[in-house]
Amino acid sequence: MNSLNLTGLVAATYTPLDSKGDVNTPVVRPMVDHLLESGVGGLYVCGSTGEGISLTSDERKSVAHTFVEAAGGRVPVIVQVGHNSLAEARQLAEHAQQIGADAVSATCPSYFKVTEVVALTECMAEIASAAPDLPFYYYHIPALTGSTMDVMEFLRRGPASIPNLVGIKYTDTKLHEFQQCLEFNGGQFDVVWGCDEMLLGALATGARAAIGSTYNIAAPLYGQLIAALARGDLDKARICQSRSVAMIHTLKQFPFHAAMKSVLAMNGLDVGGCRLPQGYLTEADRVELKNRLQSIGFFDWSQPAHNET
Ligand code: MN9
Repeated sequence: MNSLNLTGLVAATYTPLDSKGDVNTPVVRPMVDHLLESGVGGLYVCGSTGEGISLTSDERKSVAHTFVEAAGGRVPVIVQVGHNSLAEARQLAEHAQQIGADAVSATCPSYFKVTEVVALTECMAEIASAAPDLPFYYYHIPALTGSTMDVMEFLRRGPASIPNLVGIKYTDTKLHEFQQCLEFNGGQFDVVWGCDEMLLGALATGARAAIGSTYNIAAPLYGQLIAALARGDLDKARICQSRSVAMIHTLKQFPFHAAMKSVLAMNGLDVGGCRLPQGYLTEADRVELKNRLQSIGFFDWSQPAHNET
């Protein structure tokens, strides 16, 4: 099974909600167009950013379908199907294959913690076998699932029972482990970086692609970072990363994903707020967020035309 060979920036997409908190599918197409114009080369749907875990399965299917249609084959769409019920996860994976998604990805169950690589492999095999024609990416995010397993051991064992295992969305901060995964068996797996505030370090370590939430609002900044590194301008690359760190630090002073959705609204895309248990921003918070982002120059350096260092 071929991987997607992802390169560059993949947006972990937001799920647009309306004022009642229902999924607002008509906003997906303009969101996708905006992302592609800003330099994003792939879409990761219903992950942590897209609140997959807070949606019903019917909603997840509808969101996945809408993104696949909106992308229209222009960029690959990866559908995240992880669920505490493996039966539900299987249905979502099967659905992703039916609607023409490009790949399936899944977190492991997290209420009952997965503590053994054998159990992780079995869980992923169950899910991946429901979409046997699609490449499968394990979504490793120990901070949220609570499963801090030996990922290398998973890569060693996985292929025997998961023939379509092609890679990992690696959302942890262990660059050394990430490097090992990338280099495993001569680079067999498509290992994709998931921690936006450390993109520069990951690229230095060998990352070819990154999936993240902040590529929704600042893809041009990260595009400059990648270009600067490619031409050997490490100073400029560091400036870009440092801006990203400041931006994320600012956003994290508010409920993080709701704050990022507010930034999308500031840029003309009304994607609503987040579902409980995530928090929301009051009108005063939104004003404060905008002021703080303005004070670090975000509205200048996150734009495509911006080119000074
Ligand atoms: O997986 C995202 N992780 C979560 C990707 O949302 C938990 C990242 O893109 C982070 O949001 C980002 C900011 O911390 O690195």
